[in-house]
Amino acid sequence: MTGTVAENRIVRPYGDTTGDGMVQMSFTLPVPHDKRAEGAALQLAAKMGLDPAMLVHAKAMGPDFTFFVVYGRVTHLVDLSAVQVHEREYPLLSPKEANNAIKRTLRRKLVVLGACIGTDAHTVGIDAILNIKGFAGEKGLEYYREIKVVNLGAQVLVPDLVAASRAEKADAVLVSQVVTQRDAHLRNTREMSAAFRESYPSDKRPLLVVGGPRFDETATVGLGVDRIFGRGTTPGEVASYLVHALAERRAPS
Ligand code: B12
Repeated sequence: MTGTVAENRIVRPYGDTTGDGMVQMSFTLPVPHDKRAEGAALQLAAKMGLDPAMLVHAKAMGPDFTFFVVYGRVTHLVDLSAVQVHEREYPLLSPKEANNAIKRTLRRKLVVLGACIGTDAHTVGIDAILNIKGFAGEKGLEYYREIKVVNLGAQVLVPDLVAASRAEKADAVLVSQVVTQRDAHLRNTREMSAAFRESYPSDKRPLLVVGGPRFDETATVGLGVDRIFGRGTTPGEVASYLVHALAERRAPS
């Protein structure tokens, strides 16, 4: 669900004094560090609307690149009433409530299959959601009595993921994508969702959930998945979503 923040307020960035419009920005240019590079950084800042712009840090990144931090004033305003936010569309449940709801709706354990796909080897995020030790003070899905977790780990090929989903009779497939270079996370997710659509009838397909720090949570339709989770997701949010989505699927239409 995407909503608009109701607050009708105009704000400016804050640096030294309220509403002074000061912002800090960092970037890298493909030029060796010298006076010319510093001038180039200030030119970019000016073109981006920082006036005045101050160069507060410049550091060579090897022989051919320079990293910059620029501090300056923008004249832009932020209209809080026009901010779009992705609202959580389900209630947050405790592990006990989630277990009871699964028992009631499925009358068996809910099977969750997890993996990092493509060449991605960043398993910390999916492990934070699945492993019993969990994340941010919450236990992971392995802790839930009514959830069976199968974690395939890193660099899983899509055909292997589909085969494992069939073998385990997965109710939900949870995929992590952390590397976003050349939009690898988007390409891999589309490939994954297409493979599941091809190999399952639409009413038998498991829920497809993807997560990672740089996803846009509103992009589900374009990526062909049921739900996207971003930065800072906790296991309880995922468990609550799964309970909600499976109940919705089983409800008579
Ligand atoms: C640890 C780490 C590694 C470790 C990974 C170890 C492991 N077993 O995971 C190692 C050293 C192996 C590694 C390697 C590489 N890394 Co690295 N790595 C990191 C680092 C420092 C932390 C990532 C992390 O663990 N975050 C903590 C977890 C808890 O957060 P999270 O992943 O965001 O997960 C949360 C949410 O996003 C969400 N979530 C995530 N997945 C899912 C899935 C589902 C289903 C759900 C519901 C939720 C969910 O829930 C989690 C909890 O809230 C980041 C930089 C950073 N500070 O983020 C770089 C970073 C991710 N790595 C990067 C890169 C480039 C690489 C390498 C290519 C480097 C190289 N040149 O070799 C390789 C690639 C290896 C590969 N084949 O994938 C870049 C990625 C750039 C990009 N945007 O594409 C980053 C951002 C560093 C950087 N600034 O350049 N890396």
